[in-house]
Formats: sequence, C-alpha cells, structure tokens
Amino acid sequence: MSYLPEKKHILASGIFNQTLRDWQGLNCALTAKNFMYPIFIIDNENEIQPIKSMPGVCRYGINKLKSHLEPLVKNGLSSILIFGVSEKLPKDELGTHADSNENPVILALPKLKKWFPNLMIACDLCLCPYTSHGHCGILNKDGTINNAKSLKRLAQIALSYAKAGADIIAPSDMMDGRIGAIKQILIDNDFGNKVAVLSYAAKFASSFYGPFRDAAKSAPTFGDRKCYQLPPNSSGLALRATKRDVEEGADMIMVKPGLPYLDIVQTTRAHFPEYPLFIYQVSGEYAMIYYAAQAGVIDLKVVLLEVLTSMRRAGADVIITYFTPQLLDWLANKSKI
Ligand code: PB1
Repeated sequence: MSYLPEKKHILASGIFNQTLRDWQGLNCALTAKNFMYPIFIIDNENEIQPIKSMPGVCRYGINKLKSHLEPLVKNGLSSILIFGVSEKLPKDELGTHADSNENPVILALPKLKKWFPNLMIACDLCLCPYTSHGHCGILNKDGTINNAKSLKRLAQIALSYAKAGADIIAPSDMMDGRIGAIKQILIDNDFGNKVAVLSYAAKFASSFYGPFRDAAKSAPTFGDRKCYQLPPNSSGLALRATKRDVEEGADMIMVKPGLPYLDIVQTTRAHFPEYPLFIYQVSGEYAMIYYAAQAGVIDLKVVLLEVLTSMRRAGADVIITYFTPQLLDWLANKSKI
C-alpha cells in the first residue's frame, strides 16, 4: 500500500493556479502606495548627475525635478523622500546650510508643492550632508557627539523644512531624543497637526550605505557612526529605540536597512501594530540587486519582486526604494506585479 498523505497535508490543492496562490498572501500585495521614492536634489539647478555607485539613480537640480517626476506621478507615485546634496554650498561644524535660503531642499519644497499638490513630500533630516566633519550631529572638541546641541540644531532645521512646505520630517541622524525635540518645535510653531514625523527608529550601523554616501557626499571625514547608529547584532536596542521614538511622538516608524533586518521588521510589526511601518531598501541593497542582474546571474524583476514581497510579508507597509520608477512602470503596464 503506497503512502497517502493526510487530506490536510495536501498543499497542492491550494496553489494550483495563480488566484489560489494570490489568496495565500493578499496582505503582501505590492501597489504604488507601498513605495516611497528617495530623490537627491543638488545645489546645481540645471544639472542631472548620474551616480556612479547607483546606476539608474541621479542627483537632480531643481530645474530638472518637474520633468523627472511628472511621468512618475502619472504612473501613481504617491510619496517622495528628498535629500539635499551640497556641491557648492560650504560645509561647516554646525551644518549651517542645512536650512539656509540657498539649501536645495528649502528651495525645492515650495515648487514641488505647487507642481504636485497631491504628492506627499518627506524631507530627510540630518546634518551629515552639510557638516565639514560629515557626522550626523554637532560635535564636541574631542570629536564626540554633543547631543543637546545636536537636538537644538536638528529641531531648528525641522522647523525650516516645515515652514518651506514639508509634509513629513524624517530624521535619519539617530541622536537620542530628536523625535521629542522635533515634535516639540513643530507643536510650538503650530505645525503639530500639519507635519508628520517618520522616525528612522531602528537604523543600524550598516555597511550597506556606501553608495548613498557617494551619492549624497555625506561620508564622515573621520571615525564612523557606530556611536549613534545601532549595532547590527542588536535586537533589544532596536525595540528600545522604536519604543522611545513612539513615546516621543513619532507618527510612523522605520527599520533600516531592509533585507538583512527582516527579523527586526517582524518583531517591530508585532510590538507596534498601530503604527505605519516603513523599510528603507538602502543603496547597498539597490546596488547588490542591480549588479547581480547586470551580471546575468538573477532576473531583476523576479528577484526584486520576491525581495519586496518578503519585506511586506515581514510586516512593512511602505518600502523606501530607489527602484520606485521601475516598479511604477511595471505596475502601470499591468494590473498587478
Ligand atoms: O540608501 C542609503 O544607503 C541610505 C543612507 C542613509 C540615508 N538616510 C544614511 C546612512 C549613513 O550614511 O549613515 C544617511 C545618514 N544620515
């Protein structure tokens, strides 16, 4: 008598066609609203600068933004995350140009709001693109972080971005207490119910940020960021950081990087089911997939969709990804991907 699996052990009856397979994980569906597009805005108004370490990704001068974003908005783009890149503006200890009138983010915001009134605009908030030392906070003379001065400076910049038209402030600096400081200055200036805070809550000291630091010209001039970004081996700290940021008033939370930290995503989802949860698929993850596909060892679309599905399965609501333009194009040309 050959072995017959028990009736409930026959899985093939639940996956023998695409609809059945779709039903096994509708909560992992990928739509345009699940993607946030990170974009670099450089202080050279009429330039488009391809980024060598991130093929297909460019830095855009303000006068090139509209034509770049128009087709994406037409394809369903619903949110962007903007990063200022300072090529001409001088960098100093305090990151003075992070919120000066010449800052590309400050200059771009009112234009973006006018061109695309329904596009949600998040502003990355950090000092590293604007400080001479390249760290994410203000430093003491001995090169350590001065947390109090960093919080005051970051809150000032957050207010400037809010005044310029930001819908969301996304502090990627990882200074202790910056969420509370930002929320306070927004509330004190009548932006408490007009600007959201997306916290890079569980952000790790990852080796996957290299291409970004090339793109944003934001690498530290000495040392590293291990004293303020989470150690990759920590999971308790990730939960403590997210709990703290939620208590300080974060409206949305994030895990970053994505693929190497899906365990953290799943745990964060379980502990904070009431908060929109973002994953940042960072520059190194982008480059890894891009170059593997270019080398012909993987199929870009199939592998990218599998990776993004794993991020949704782990619990992410929104994925910040440099692949957004390609994904929107695939979505626009087919009812689903
Ligand atoms: O795509 C990426 O690698 C994102 C890098 C990220 C941007 N928020 C930061 C990581 C880093 O360079 O340490 C920038 C920190 N403010």
